Amino acid sequence: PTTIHLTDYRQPDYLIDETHLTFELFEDHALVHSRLAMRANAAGEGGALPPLVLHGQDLVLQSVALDEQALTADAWQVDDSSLTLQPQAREFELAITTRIEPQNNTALEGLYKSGGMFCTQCEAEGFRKITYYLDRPDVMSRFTTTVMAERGSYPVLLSNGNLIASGEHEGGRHWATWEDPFPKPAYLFALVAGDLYRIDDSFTTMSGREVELRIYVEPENREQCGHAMDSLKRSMRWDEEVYGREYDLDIFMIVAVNDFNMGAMENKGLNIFNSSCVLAHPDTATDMAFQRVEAVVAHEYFHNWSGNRVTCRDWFQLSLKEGFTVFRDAEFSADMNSRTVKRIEDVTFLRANQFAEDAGPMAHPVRPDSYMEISNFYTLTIYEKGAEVVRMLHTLLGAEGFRKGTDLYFERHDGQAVTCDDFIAALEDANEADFTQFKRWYSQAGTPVLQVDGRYDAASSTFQLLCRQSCPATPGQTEKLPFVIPLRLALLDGEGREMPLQLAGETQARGTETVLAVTEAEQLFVFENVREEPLPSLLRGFSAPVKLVYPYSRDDRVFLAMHDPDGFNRWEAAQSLAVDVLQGLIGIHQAGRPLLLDQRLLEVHRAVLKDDSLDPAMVAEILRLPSEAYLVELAEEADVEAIHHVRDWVRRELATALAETMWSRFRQLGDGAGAYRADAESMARRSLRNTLLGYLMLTESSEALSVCVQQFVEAGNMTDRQAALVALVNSPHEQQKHAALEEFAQRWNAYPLVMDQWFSIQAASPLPGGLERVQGLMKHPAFTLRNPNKVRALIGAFANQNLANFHRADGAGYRFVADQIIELNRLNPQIASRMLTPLTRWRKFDEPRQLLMKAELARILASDDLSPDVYEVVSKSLA
Ligand code: BAL
Ligand code: ZN
Repeated sequence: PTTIHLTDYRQPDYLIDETHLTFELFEDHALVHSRLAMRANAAGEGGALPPLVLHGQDLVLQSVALDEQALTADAWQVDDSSLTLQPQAREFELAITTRIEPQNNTALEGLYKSGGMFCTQCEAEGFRKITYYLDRPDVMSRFTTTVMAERGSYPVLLSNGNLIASGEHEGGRHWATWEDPFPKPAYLFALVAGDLYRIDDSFTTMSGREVELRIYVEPENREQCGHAMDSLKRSMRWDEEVYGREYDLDIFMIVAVNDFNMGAMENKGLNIFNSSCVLAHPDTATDMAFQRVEAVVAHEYFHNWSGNRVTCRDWFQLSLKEGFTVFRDAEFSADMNSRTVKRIEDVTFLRANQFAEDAGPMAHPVRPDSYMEISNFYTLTIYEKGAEVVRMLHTLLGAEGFRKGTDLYFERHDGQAVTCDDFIAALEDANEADFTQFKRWYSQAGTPVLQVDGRYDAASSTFQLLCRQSCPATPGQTEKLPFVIPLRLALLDGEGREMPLQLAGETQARGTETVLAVTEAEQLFVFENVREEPLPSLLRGFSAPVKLVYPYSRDDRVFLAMHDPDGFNRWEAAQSLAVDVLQGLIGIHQAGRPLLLDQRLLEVHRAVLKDDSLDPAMVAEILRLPSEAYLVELAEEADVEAIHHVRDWVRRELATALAETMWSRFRQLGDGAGAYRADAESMARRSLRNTLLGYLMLTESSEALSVCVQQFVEAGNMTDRQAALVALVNSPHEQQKHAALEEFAQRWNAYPLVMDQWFSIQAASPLPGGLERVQGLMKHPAFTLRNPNKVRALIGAFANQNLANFHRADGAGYRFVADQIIELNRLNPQIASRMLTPLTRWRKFDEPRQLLMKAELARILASDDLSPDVYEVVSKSLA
């Protein structure tokens, strides 16, 4: 595979003004007829016309015609990835027919079959598997699409835009023609043909237009769409209110499919979703699934402006639409639920996962410089760190300034394919700001370290904050220049109250909370008139994606965990106290000394458990100890066994010592009887109650076991039922565990998404014998390597969440995952590549494990027919 560089970007030689597609769909093949109104791009004017090179992959070319003249085969050249021909005029019509086999498309890229339906996934480069085309995001065209299929099996025929005609053919076939008035790149093209049930609703936009809303699902899922529809309407209203963005077509459609590589796809007017991100019913979906549906529906809807109306010039700019849209959906979720809890969840995820990516062999900037396979760059860095970068811009400009900037961005670039620099320029121009230095966040990879020290001088009543920043080397980038780091902070007095902030050299006080911009490698900030020695509350709300280091004592952390008026930093203090305690105990365990729990951690947990004024969801977040994955990320050399042992031991200690308090809070929270509600308050209650159930089960009391079994049997919703199942599966109560697993599988075997949960709970269980259990589950009739959700549920959960078993000292866990990757490479390269991630982290572990992990990577590299997706990740991680 070749490497593509950002610096090689050139404008396209040709443009496509109109794209007319006709699909003839059959059971064993499809014919795709395209008619393209093309012209040479003005940039090439004057000289001879360059050859026209169209992208194409896995296509059987049937015919080519130029201005209605059929060409003979000597007039073109075809290879594995392109069709080249020589236009004779600046403007011309090109007609091409290709034959494809959607039923054999297991990569789920381009046009494929999922169960009984035809569907598409074109981002990033799937359209070239449908027909020869200029498959690049800066070629935007108006599409008209006709879909023809047998009526009995495919009564519903959909594509982007509005339905303009439909009719019948002889022999039971029918057709429908859709027209999308908005020019779009091919990656936003979509087609669906199937036997689908339709749920209807409508939305009146801010200017009074009626928009038809439709969700299409397989008929048996018709009862599970209410939450997605409701989330869609709330997203549409929110985007009007917060960003002034109105929907632009008369119809908006969502289709749920079972076999899908991603969460969902924002095709213009016709979003195609992984069913896991649409379907939600209290009986079958957990609260977490409800929240994910809400977030993904919003995310895809928001793309209509941040992605579709204004799109990316090239794929190096992917974060232009993804980082911005993740920021938008996170703010939407924060407004719909608890803002603090949403931030805690996002930061927890970022630090355990994106920080690890930033420290690994695939580390890349938010705007990468090069790639081999763009599918490998739909990463946590592009999405989640990209969103953090946009969040910092929002913090620096304030909500109003940011809105002025986005208004200008949408107005200036509507209908264009642009760059991250264009986004920044709009924010700068609307605010007279200068983000030259800030843009290093787009070009430099790695997680910066922000080391802060504080010194109080009682004689002068000053408090000095010395900030030093650095950033570790990442592949291809050894030296880093200083970033602009927004540092949100307050100074707390001995009672935990925020003190007024007055910076030396400034005439105006800054209130009691401020944002400092750290721009130098080393920078001193001096606060004046500080009446007593303060304890700083730093990086509030995680105001920058950095690793903060401050010499807090454990007592300082306890104080902040009890008193910081900022909810996020209260959690952060408790979390960092737990990290400190766990790290200390890991060292003690490694030295073979007995473990003793620091009572301060216990007292913090006791205090929050008894604090009725705290949001129960916050209490649950505080009680949830740092994950094993996060402890691995923080370690120089991760000792997986010690991490697992110590974390488990601390959980048991807390459970034993706090059992009484936990029982009392558990009972006070009630049994959840009554109708299920998906609101923040009810979810918070369930979250805390189920967190406590998990702890109480560790006490191994018979009462806990009977409460847990009873909850499993009688739960009125999947959240409570699943929490009980998790606790049983991870318990030593073999009989109850097997009975529950059996009963669950019997009851839900017709529900693929529920069975995904069943697989994943077992795959993630850290009890010994995990690998053998997973190997057994691979043979279960509900499992298949062809369905990405199943692969993620079983193999993904095992390799990412079950560190104790995946990192078995004999390397059997690695060998198993590598075997699956080799098989998946043939079926679905994108998913194969995703499953590689845990093996790429080999540098984190001890030498014997490093050798075993590298040996498996080398075995994958040596296997036949390696896809570019897998080749890129394996070769870079062995480099
Ligand atoms: N654009 C790919 C799926 C998503 O990020 O919405
Ligand atoms: Zn997206």
